[in-house]
Amino acid sequence: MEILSQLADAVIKGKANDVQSLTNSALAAGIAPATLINDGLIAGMQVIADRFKKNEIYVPEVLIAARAMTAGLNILKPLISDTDMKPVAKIVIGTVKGDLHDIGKKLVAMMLEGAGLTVIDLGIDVAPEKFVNAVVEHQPDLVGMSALLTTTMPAMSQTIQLLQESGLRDKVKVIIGGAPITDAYAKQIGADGYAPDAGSAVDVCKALVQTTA
Ligand code: B1M
Repeated sequence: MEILSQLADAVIKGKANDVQSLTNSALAAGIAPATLINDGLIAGMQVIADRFKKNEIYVPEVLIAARAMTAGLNILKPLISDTDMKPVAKIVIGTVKGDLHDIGKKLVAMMLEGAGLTVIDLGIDVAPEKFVNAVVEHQPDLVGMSALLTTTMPAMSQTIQLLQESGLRDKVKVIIGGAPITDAYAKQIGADGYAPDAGSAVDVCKALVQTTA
């Protein structure tokens, strides 16, 4: 459908006003909100995620595209009921205890939301207990942790440990990331996945939930 590719294109170009007017026109033409989200907004964000992963675009372009996507989501979200659209998965995400860096984590959260995941962002300086409480409260499929300091990396391991001690480790997949994090570190502390950037985080999360489905 022409209007869906126009909508995706408006997200890719970061044109929030165009996203708004195209969304309203498409709704007036009778296109279902869930179709507009999946085949318009998310399709556009997927292109952004792929380009970001390949270093073809950078943080500002991603933020502008995410803002445009949000302009459409704000119109569509109140119109969809739970039965219209099953979220891809639910993730609780946060920057670990002692760490105040949140630019990369926010980017990951936006990209995941753009890919259709329900994201519960716990913010920064998130203690292991807070992650565990959030898992109990929200029952997510995934827990995502971000760390930018070598000194806060151990908090990731402590959080996994506490999930284990609370009997919750088997109920969630854990993905970690951040500048000092490596795949080897993820394996060492028993995380299920690692992503070097926000685009890859989408792929890793999707792959992790597929393996549990
Ligand atoms: Co800080 N800082 N900082 N800092 N800071 C770094 C991280 C540092 C490398 C700078 C340096 O010395 N070269 C260094 C860490 C050294 C180390 O530990 N090895 C450092 C330091 C030392 C500090 C302080 C200790 C400085 C001080 O006070 N003496 C202090 C610590 C405060 C604290 O956290 N307790 C501090 C403070 C700050 C600011 C507050 C000033 C600010 C943060 C503002 C904010 O976030 N709101 C800040 C910033 C901006 C940086 C740098 C310059 C940039 C970080 C950033 O936003 N990058 C950083 C230097 C650097 O990285 N070049 C630095 C852009 C962002 C898009 O990338 O966060 O890597 P990134 O996220 C990527 C990937 O890593 C990945 O995807 C993202 C998008 O592609 N990713 C995930 C991230 N999380 C993920 C989670 C996933 C998957 C992928 O799954 C869940």
